[in-house]
Amino acid sequence: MKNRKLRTMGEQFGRRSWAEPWKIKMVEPIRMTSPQERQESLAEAGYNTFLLRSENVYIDLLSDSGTGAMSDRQWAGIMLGDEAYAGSRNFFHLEEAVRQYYGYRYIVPTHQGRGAEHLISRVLIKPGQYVPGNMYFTTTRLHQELAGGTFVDVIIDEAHDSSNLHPFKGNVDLDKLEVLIKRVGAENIPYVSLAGTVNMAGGQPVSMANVRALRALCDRYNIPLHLDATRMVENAFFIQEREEGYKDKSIADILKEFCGYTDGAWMSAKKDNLVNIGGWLAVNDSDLFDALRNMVVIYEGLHTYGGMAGRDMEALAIGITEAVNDDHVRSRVEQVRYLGSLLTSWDIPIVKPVGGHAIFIDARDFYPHIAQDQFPAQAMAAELYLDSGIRGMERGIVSAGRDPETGDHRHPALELTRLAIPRRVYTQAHMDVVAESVKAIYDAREQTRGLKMVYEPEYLRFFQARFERIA
Ligand code: P61
Repeated sequence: MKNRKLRTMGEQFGRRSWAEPWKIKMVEPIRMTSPQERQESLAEAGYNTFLLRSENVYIDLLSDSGTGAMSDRQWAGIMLGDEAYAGSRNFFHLEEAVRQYYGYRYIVPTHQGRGAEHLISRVLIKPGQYVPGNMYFTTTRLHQELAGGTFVDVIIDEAHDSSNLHPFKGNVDLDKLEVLIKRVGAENIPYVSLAGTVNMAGGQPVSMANVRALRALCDRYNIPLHLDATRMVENAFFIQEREEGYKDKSIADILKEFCGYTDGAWMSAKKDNLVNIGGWLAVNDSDLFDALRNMVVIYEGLHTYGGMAGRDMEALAIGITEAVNDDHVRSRVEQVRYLGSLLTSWDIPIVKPVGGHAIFIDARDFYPHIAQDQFPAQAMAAELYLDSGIRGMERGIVSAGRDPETGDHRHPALELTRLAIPRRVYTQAHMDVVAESVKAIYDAREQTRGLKMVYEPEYLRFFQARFERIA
C-alpha cells in the first residue's frame, strides 16, 4: 500500500476535478446511534422508515423534498417577507421568476406539489376520463383518481427495466399513447400528464425530441399537455449532456424551451426550486387560470399566497433563479452519480443510467430469495437503517398500493429502494459512508428475510404502514 498513489475523483474519471459552487457557512450537527438504539427505533417504527424520528437518523436520504439547504441570499429573502393577507410583494417576485425561467403566463401559488395536483386534477378531469402519463407518481395518480380519472402508463418499456441503458428512459411511447386515444376517444382524455424527470423510474429524463413529438401528437388530437415540473431542471441537465444540439445551451434556455411545448405545469418547489416548503401551478390559458384561481381560495389560501407565507415566496423566487445555475445543477447530479459509480463498481444492482435525484437499488436482484409480496425493498430500507442509521425509502409494491377496481396489490415491475440526495446538504465523505453501508448489507444479503404488513392505511399506505419481520 505504501507506494500506491491515491487518485482524486477527477483522476479516477479521467478529467480535472471540480467541486460544489458554494462553501459552508452554517452546520447542523447530526448524531450517530448504537446498533441497539437503532433496533429499538426501527421496531417502534414498524419497520417503516417514514415512521422513524429524524433525530435517530444519521444520514437522511429519505427524500430530496424540502430537505435542501437554502443559500444566504434565500435566508436574507426570508427577512423580506411581506406578510400582507393579499397582494404580498413576494408573490409578484415569485410570479416574475416563474415567468422568466419557466415561461408560463399565469401563476397560482400552492402550499406544495400535491396542493397543485389536487387543483389541476379537480379542474380538468371529469369522472370516467383517462389520464395518460409517463409512469405513475403516488400523489399525482391519487389526485387523478380522486377526481374520477384512471391513470394509464404510456412510458416507454425500457423504463420498467432497471438495467436498460436508454439515455431518456422517461420518454413517452407515442404509439402506446395513440392506441389509448383511439380506444377511448380524445374527448375522454382531459390532458397528458408528463413528468420530467420521472421519479418512480429512477429519476429518468425525457428528451426534447420526445416532448416536441408529443406536442405534435397532442395538437393532432386537440389534447392539452401539462408538465410535472418538480425536477425539470435536472431533466434539462440530461438534455444538455446527452441530446444532440444542446451541449452549448444553458440549463435555463433548455428549461424554457421544454416548458414551451407544454400548456402548463405543476410544481413541488421543495425539490428543484431549493426551498423547504412551497409549490405552484402555471398555465397559459386565461380561462383555465380563472378556474384554478377560483379553486385555490377554497383549498390552499388566497391566490397571492396559496398556503405559503410571504417569506416562503421570497425564498422560492430566489431559489428558482439559483436552481438554473449550470454549475449548481452539474454538481448536484454528479454527486448522485458519484454514489452510483461506487455501487456499480462493486456490482451492486442499481437502476441505470443513474438519474437526477437519487440512487435506486434494485431489490429484486439484491434479494432474489425474497418474494415481492414479502416487501424486499421495504426490508432493504430497514436493513440499511439497522446497519448505519442511514434512511432511504421503499419504491416498490408498498408504494404502488392497491388497484382501486380489484383491491389487489399492484405488482410494479420495479421493486426499488431509493436513496434520495438532498440538495447542497451532504459531502462526498457522506456518500462514501452510504456506499460502504449498502455494501455491508449486500454482503449479508443471504441472511435477510422479508416482512409482513400488519397495518395498512387506505391512502398512500407507504407513509404509515407497519410491518413485522418474517421469522
Ligand atoms: C419525494 F414517498 N415527491 O420524491 P409534494 N410530483 C413529483 C414528486 O416527486 C412529488 C410530488 C409531485 C416526494 C415527496 C413524497 O410517495 C411520496 O410537494 C414528481 O411532496 O406534495 C413529491 O409534491 C408531490 C414522498 C411524495 C413520497 C409522495 O420524496
